[in-house]
Parts: sequence; C-alpha cells; structure tokens
Amino acid sequence: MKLLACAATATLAGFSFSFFDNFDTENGGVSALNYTGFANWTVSDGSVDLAANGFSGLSGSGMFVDLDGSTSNAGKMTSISILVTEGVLHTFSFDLSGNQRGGTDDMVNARVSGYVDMNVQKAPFSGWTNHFQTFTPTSTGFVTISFENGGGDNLGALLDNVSLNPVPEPATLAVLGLGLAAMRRRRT
Ligand SMILES: [Ca+2]
Ligand SMILES: [Ca+2]
Ligand SMILES: [Ca+2]
Repeated sequence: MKLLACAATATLAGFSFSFFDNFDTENGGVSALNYTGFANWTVSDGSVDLAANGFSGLSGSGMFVDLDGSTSNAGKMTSISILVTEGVLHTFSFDLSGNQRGGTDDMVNARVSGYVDMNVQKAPFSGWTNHFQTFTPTSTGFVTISFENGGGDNLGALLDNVSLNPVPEPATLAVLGLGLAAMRRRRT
C-alpha cells in the first residue's frame, strides 16, 4: 500500500512541464526584421519581425513579435515541443495587439497541435488583449504551439507572453499528490 501511495505521488508531481515566452531576451533586446533566431520558435512559410519596447508607441512589453515580417509574406511561428499530460486541464494563453500602423484588420490563427484552433481578428489600432483557451489532452505526449498571421502587407498583429500550463499549477498538484498519499496511508 505504501508503494502504491508513492507511485500516485510521483505521477501527480510529474505534471511539471510548462511553457512561457515573453521574447524579452531575444537578440539582446534589439529589434530585427525577418528574425529567425528565436530561442523557442522556428519560423516557416514567410517571415516575422522582432520588435522592441517603443515600437509604434507601445511600451511596457519589452520585446514582442510582429507576425507579418518584411518579405510581403506573413510567417508561421512554431514552438518547441511541450509535454502535456492526459486528463489534466491546461490553459493556452497569449497577448495580441493590433499592428499599430494601419491597413486592414489582421486575422491570426493560433493553435495547440491537436487541441486548440483559434482565429482572432485584430483591428489595426486595437491595444494588447489577452486571449486564452483551456483544453484537456486525451493522451500524454508532446504538442507544439503555432501562430500564423493572414495576408502579407508587412503589418502584422503583435504577439507577446505566450504560455501553456497545466491547471492547477504544478506546485499545487504536488501538494495535492502528497495529500492523497497521506489519505491512503491513513486508510491502511
Ligand atoms: Ca515581451
Ligand atoms: Ca513587419
Ligand atoms: Ca496586415
């Protein structure tokens, strides 16, 4: 029985992987057109720009991403692989701003492979807003996050603060696991 309790604890404490990126350490804090040097992302099918605080009057965001780069072909950003656990509620969240330069509304497709497929429309001069969706994986394994701006006028919606986390947070789950183990011990 004691062995079983330990196994339960280990499983619950195993939901420790989470993803967060605010882009603030990219490229030494310097803007870059058609940037591909991301720590956690690859860019395909076009380009994106890395933008710094002060870009088009935006402040307080550190670095962020213009989802339509400077090659007249908006790129697709795909994250590194992220481990998700079967049956555990996860929250996928990101901040998106209008392009702050004009033109038509931008349409952004945001995905977590296999689980989330969101389309967000951003008016050019709309400010930062948070978007999120929860999902429960049907199997334990790796997923990727992706963002793709429609069009190719070099004026893309702006992206920051991307996260994917289990709910509740890993620390809470570990405590829960310990509590469960204690309950089982008391029962024997
Ligand atoms: Ca940032
Ligand atoms: Ca651009
Ligand atoms: Ca655009």
